[in-house]
Amino acid sequence: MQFDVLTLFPEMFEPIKTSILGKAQEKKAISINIINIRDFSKDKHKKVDDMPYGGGAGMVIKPDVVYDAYMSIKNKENAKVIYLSPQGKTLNQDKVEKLSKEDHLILLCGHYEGIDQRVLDEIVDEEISIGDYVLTGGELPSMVLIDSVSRYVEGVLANDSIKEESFSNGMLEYPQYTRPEIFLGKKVPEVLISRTSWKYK
Ligand code: 21W
Repeated sequence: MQFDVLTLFPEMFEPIKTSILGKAQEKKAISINIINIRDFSKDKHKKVDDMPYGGGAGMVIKPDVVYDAYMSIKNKENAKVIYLSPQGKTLNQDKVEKLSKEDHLILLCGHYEGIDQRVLDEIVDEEISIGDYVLTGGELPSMVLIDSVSRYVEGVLANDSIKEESFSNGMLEYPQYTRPEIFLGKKVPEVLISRTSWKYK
């Protein structure tokens, strides 16, 4: 699975180089490409926003800069473009599983100021939110989407993790224990100790 992320804050994406997603990229199970929208500014001051027509506070991201950043993505014929925005439909596990069947996702990170509607109408297939609370931008939502979707991609998780999840419908959770057998005077439940095969003490 290929993810391309269009953002004004590429440095926010360090965390997804770590841990399971880092391993998944090394193994080529997924590929994550971060594109800095600012690199496509033609302005000598690298300006990406401008005053809103009709007035109002704040600035609006210019359509041409976002469009040029999008056009720089290779082999996007079969890609689905998702705009992360508070107005979008809320992400859930069902949607996550469906998205994992795509080959290529392009994630456009929203911003407080907003993006010129004309480029959104031109390139966006779907608008997704991650919940009813206000964030500062679409960067964390993009990473939430990448993380949740990647878990369903072949080769990302150990095979038994996702199997165990589908058996339990994701609902059947239970307390877990490891060594030491006694911690702060509390013993691991006897029923579990008697069923543990690695009991080399
Ligand atoms: C916050 C964007 C407020 C837009 C007209 C002019 C992406 C997000 C975001 C943000 C506004 C998600 C306005 C859950 C989120 C995101 C930043 C409102 C004000 N309107 N999921 N100015 N929560 N948030 N725009 O915040 O981009 S997915």
